[in-house]
Amino acid sequence: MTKSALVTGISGQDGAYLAKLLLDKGYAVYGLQPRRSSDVLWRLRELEIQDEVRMVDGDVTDLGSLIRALEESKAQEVYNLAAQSFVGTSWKQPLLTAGVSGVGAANVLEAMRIVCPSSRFYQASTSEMFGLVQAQRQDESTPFYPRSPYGVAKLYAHWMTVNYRESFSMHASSGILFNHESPLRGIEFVTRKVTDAVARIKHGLQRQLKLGNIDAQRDWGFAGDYVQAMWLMLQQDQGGDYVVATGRTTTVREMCRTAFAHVGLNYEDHVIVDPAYFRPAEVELLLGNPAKAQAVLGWKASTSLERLITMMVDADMRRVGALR
Ligand code: F7E
Repeated sequence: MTKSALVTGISGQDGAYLAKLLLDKGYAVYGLQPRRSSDVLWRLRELEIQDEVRMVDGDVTDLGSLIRALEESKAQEVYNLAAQSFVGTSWKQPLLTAGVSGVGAANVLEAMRIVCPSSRFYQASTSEMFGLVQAQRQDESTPFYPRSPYGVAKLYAHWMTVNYRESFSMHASSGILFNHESPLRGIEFVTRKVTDAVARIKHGLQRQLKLGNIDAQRDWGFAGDYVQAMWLMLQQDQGGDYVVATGRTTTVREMCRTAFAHVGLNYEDHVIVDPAYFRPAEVELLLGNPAKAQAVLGWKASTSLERLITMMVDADMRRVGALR
């Protein structure tokens, strides 16, 4: 029998890769589609799956629409990827972020409790919950200390996932994913901002790139690898919490060096530090310990940062080249 999955946040980077993975495994894939005016389905087109995903109108902030989406899709697996996911914006729109990235998860859990309590739930949790890190390498037992309204909202969603698992015996899992990037990453995030700028500079369309705190360190992996971990969590006998990371951390500065060097440029000739991009409170260092994911799920990151950045620069070189 064909399995059915509902994905919220289907138009985002992870939604697109996850939908592709599920379709390849033979699932009927439903995507929750909020009403937006701009083109949000370009990622599904890039992966050539736009005609295979079944769109259902709805929004994680609207409980009734979630109930209808679950009834229509008859989903056995529900992946909650919907979020206001840009950390910087979360200080400008803290309540919207709380509603979508925090309460949104509770709405999905509530709708599932009403419609399909034995279906399996995945919550897109985040290393931003560790924030001001309380351990050198962060794992499932590291205390949380979020540093942004986004991190705070995601922490609420994480604990609601744990709570529904413990209160109602729901198969609910929280994937604590560290930064994960790809050619489908939004332009506001630092890796894609850099790889897009590298392509524009190389093509002579731009000379400088303004960045914020380039000493920040992140544990960056490839989104295509990380969606496999999401799926694996829902194939276990029980729900659980898993850190998904590479186990290696790199500064924004080093990431820039790699990206510019790939097309024969020196980042120091182009990057300018602009305090306008500093955040009110910064997460200086993230470094995950994915030992549990490896031991229990058999999952391991398989794409190096160098390979990832190279892939992203090549994709942006093609995109910018096609515009000229
Ligand atoms: O920033 C620094 C910035 O915006 C990374 C989201 O997917 O991963 C992501 O959150 C670092 C920060 O990602 C610029 O200050 C310097 O230290 O790419 P980002 P993020 O904030 O780490 C987590 C796991 C999530 O869950 C989030 O949803 O880079 N940085 N200069 C800059 N960042 C940006 N965006 N732009 C700059 O110009």
